[in-house]
Amino acid sequence: MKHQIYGNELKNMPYEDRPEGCSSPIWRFSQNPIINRNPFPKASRVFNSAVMSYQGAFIGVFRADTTTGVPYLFLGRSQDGINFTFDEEPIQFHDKDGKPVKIEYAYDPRLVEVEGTYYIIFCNSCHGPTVGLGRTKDFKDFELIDTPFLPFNRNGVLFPRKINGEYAMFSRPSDSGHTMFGDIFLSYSKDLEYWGHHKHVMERGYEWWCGTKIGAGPAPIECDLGWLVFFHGANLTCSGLVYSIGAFIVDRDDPSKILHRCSSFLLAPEMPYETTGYVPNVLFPVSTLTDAKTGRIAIYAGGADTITELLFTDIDTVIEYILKNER
Ligand code: BMA
Repeated sequence: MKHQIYGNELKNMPYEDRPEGCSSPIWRFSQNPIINRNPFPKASRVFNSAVMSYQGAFIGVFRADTTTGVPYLFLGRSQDGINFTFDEEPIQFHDKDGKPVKIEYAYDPRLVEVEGTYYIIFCNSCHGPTVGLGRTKDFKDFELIDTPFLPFNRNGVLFPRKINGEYAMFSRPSDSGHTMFGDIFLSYSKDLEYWGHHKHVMERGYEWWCGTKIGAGPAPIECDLGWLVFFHGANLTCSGLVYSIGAFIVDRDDPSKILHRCSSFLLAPEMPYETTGYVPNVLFPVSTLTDAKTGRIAIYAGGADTITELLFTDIDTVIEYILKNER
């Protein structure tokens, strides 16, 4: 390995080598999709969901569009990171006084461990879509912290460790609904309650494929060159938005500073389960599993707002691709 992921070994993560004849820097699991339509009674579609390693197995916070059409967050568990069983009821959050919180809708969760606490960062309603922030220590008791940012904002992604002593989070401020604009910003907090020192990180539209909006995806991966960030870039076409996966690397101590960014997408929607479904042409990366020993990376992504799929790559392949196609 030329490049190094800074993190733990994860021997049991799902992985497949790049298939012969495949030239893209990210490749698909041969058994995709891993979660198909109607996976449990309340859910018609499970996608854009986050998985992490937990107690020797895997746990996930899943976006399930329920049979009323409204999305909520459900817990799922797996021994192999591929086959999941789901809770029948959505995650119930309480506020800091222990009172149950009524969730109007919740979607696109990220799941990040910082110093032994697990944070769920998702799109929550607060008189308009904005970033919601929940935490748990045991995946049994879930607290909803006060809303970090004013509406409208989405794609909140917490860093897996404090930076210069403060929590750091990417987000994408925008207008309401299915916004037609949006850049990635960075904010800091000492206590997860008050957020500030906002900085612009990256603009949409530096290439056509991400011409309309961009949003950080999985939690940044710390590596020898800095923080590796996968993101989604959306481009407006005559038949709607097309969502592809991009990547950039930011400075380890100042993640508002882009060190390298890839001009090309790393993977675009091409398979029938990405081009056809509830919303066609959507490939939406949300979480990763990594193995520092081998440099392997598994990416959980949503396809066509309908299914959940697994993608694979490794640190050398991604970094070499970014550097070769740098802009
Ligand atoms: C975005 C979000 C995502 C979704 C995408 C495509 O605005 O709502 O959850 O995957 O649109 O519909």
